[in-house]
Amino acid sequence: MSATPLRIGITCYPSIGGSGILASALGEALARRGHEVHFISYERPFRLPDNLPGLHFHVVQVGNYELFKYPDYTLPLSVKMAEVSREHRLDILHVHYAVPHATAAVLARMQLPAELRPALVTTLHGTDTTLLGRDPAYGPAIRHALESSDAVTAVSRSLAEETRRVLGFERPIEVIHNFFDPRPPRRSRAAVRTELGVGEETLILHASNLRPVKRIDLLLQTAARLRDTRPFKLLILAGTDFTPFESDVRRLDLREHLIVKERVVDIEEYLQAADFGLFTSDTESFGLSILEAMCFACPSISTAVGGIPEVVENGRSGLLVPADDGPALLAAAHQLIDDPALRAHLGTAAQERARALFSSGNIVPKYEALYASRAARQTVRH
Ligand code: GMT
Repeated sequence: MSATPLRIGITCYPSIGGSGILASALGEALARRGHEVHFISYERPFRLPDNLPGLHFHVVQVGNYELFKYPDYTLPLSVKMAEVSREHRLDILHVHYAVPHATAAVLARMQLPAELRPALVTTLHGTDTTLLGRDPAYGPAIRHALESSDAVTAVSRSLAEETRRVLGFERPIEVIHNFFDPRPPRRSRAAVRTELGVGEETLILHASNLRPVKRIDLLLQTAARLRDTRPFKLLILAGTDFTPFESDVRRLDLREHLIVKERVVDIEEYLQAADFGLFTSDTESFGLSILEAMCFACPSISTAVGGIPEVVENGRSGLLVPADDGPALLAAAHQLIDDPALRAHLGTAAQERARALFSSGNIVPKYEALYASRAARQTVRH
């Protein structure tokens, strides 16, 4: 226990995605540090441990009314947030993503008497500002939710700056980077490589939810250009269905070079087995998958976009290339396949950097300090 215990509500998207992974890891770490943590969402977040003392989950039931053409989640979520806040005397509601979570939290607080209103902390993970913030149908609502929050955090300096630019949001945004504490793999690296049918060839890793911003087209093109000159396998850990890309795999004649695993929960098994990561995104607020690989001394080639240069220093803990630059990706892949010593050197530096800057021990106290200051402010107001 390292801070005064607080009662904290957390809302995130529970399915596979960096923001849900981060929120789950944060909730787990907070519970282990003696806080009482209440997750509120439509589904239990997939990486949340069962039976951890102090960690609770409250499901939001969404009705299916013929009256509505589109089902509404925001209002039932706000009612559940108010109910949990009231019953468990929450000090803090920490929402990951403004849409619709921060808006629901604002509504929840309005349903409560002043003395029961928890302080609202909103964490921005990316798409809020980079995609929805630009949409005139969402931008003003996002800005309102941020202005109604007691604290706004962003997972990188780059995202904080972009939020100011896109939404014209002028209040402070605290940058708290993401963290990852790997669980020890249950099998050896050799056993996992055997399962994957990988021998001496280089194992390249890509992990993402395959959204268009991840540029899977560029990833597969790069693999196709490597195909005839270097021995390798590309392992894709897909957070969603890979089927839409099967026709590209056939067209590029990549079947024998590709291993796809969908919705993997024990990712540590595969991270330890990989030789380097390949990330081709057009935009990325942080790049949690890159950090996850770094924790296993697996360096990555990634595009120098958004918050990625805050995670990886080019030439020291990984390689960065310009966005949408096929030749640069290919040259970097040749370099890492051909030079195992360079891979090892970058991998060791990557792991040291991850441990020094992006572990729960560094990051969770920053959230605790923020909660403590906002909860205290809320008490003074009452
Ligand atoms: O990358 C995605 O499409 C998923 C998204 C999410 O909300 O889960 O990821 C965002 O949040 C992650 C955790 O903070 C970051 O590591 C990702 O970089 C960010 N994705 C984008 O900005 C595209």
